Amino acid sequence: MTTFLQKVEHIGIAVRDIHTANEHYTTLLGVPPYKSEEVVSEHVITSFFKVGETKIELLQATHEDSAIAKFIEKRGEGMHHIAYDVPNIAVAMQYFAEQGYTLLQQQPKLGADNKLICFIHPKNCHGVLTELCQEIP
Ligand code: CMX
Repeated sequence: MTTFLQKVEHIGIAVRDIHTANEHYTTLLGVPPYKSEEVVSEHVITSFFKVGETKIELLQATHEDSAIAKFIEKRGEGMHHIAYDVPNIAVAMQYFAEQGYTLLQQQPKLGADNKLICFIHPKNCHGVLTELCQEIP
């Protein structure tokens, strides 16, 4: 077996109002967000929390065309994606494409929190949108 995924890097949660969600998650996790960032290309505002080794990303849409706006309209707030750390995203993308997975980007793109990212279609992962991400050195 070939293993490209090193660990769950974060879990993404789609929210309607990031300010309210920040308050709830700060109480829930016992820590405030360590970072808030707008990703203009994805039409989202994000907040990142870290508790132990676990990272949680909250995502609020900034535009009705955002994947997050469409997700909430169709399915309501909730878990949006699981992101896995990969050491080399280009190599991982090539491998998963060869294995028949549908990549939602043909090239790695710049994501939040200093990462290169690529998504795998949820239909290939039993209903879970899956993100590959590589830390930018
Ligand atoms: N998790 C699980 N299933 C999802 C999903 C998600 N996050 N988003 C959509 N789906 C489902 C849809 O409900 C739909 O299911 P049905 O066929 O049963 O109705 C199916 O996937 C396909 O949906 P679609 O209508 O073909 O496509 P959408 O227009 O809804 O787009 C997706 C879905 C995943 C291709 C699109 O959202 C995408 O390209 N996502 C990647 C980018 C992204 O999510 N960016 C936001 C986060 C950015 C960040 O983390 O910085």
